[in-house]
Amino acid sequence: MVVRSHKGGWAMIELYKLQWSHYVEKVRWALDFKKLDWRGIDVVAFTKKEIRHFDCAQTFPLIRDTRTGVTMSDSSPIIRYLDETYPRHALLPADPVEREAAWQWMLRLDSTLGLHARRLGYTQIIMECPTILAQLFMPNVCGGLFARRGWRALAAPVLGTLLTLRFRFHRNREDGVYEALEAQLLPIAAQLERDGFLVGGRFSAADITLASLLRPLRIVPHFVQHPRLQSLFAWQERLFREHGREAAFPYEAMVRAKRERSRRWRARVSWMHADRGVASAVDGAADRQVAQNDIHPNSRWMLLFGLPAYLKLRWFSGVARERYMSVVLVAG
Ligand SMILES: N[C@@H](CCC(=O)N[C@@H](CS)C(=O)NCC(=O)O)C(=O)O
Repeated sequence: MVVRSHKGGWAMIELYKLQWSHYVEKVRWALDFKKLDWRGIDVVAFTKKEIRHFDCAQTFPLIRDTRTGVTMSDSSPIIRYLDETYPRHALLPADPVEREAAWQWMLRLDSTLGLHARRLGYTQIIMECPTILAQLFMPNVCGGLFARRGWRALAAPVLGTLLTLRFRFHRNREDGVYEALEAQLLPIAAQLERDGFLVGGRFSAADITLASLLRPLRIVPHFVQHPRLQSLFAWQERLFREHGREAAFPYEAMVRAKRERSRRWRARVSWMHADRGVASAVDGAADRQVAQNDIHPNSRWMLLFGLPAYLKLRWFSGVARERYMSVVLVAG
């Protein structure tokens, strides 16, 4: 099957995607870097009917290579497949030791940063402006009805409850998500200040993984304002600019607009103290073979039992409402 691509050429890769997903952005970036022809297919997050017939994990990104017939999901294996099948503009280092180092970075970031940043990004949206959820998840359902004012507010608690239980946002404190992420990012920021890239002093798929998976944290004040993480976000911005990536996803602009209107944001994580120091290594795991995920399956009882969890997150999360201070990330 041959399809017209967004660039006007002949597409080889079909990318099934959720527009705002940071894992999807990672693969979009790799496809663009490798100058492969591809076309994106937007999927309805709740039904996933567009991908049900594919025999692989039902997560996004998912690709179908129309030239080879290969279908697969999971962003890091997808990038490795693309690099092995289409070696021009390589994204994984040729040297075997560096290659393995890049691969381990990718799996580790997929299994930690990607999951934690998603948790905290959605948490921030639920705490500050849950009506955005309908615009993200249901832009075209019932002819766009739920993306309209009023209907958005009705959809918000339903979507927020489903997501809260699916990703355990109400357990962020107990699970130490803010702490784990901070402990992981501080040494990464220091390494990038020193070396510029994660592996071998050169740009690789490991850097794409880090820069993409950091995206949701751009709306989380605890991180984006963190004095010792400024160089990391500046590094990310510089890569976005150099590689022509979108500076801000639409949800970032929506959150910013809401903050500017209300002059408030949810910023201080009450249980974390600046002088307390950060627990050491979070991810002491041995080498990984596959990326982990943290999606908890939906059940029909979720809505009923989940509402208190959603309301607790929305109003009693322990992340304090404060006067909004616009954050200007200065690229280094
Ligand atoms: N390890 C996977 C993670 C992919 C993932 O969890 N994607 C999310 C979107 S950010 C998804 O497919 N969610 C669908 C669902 O929750 O059912 C990867 O690297 O691709």
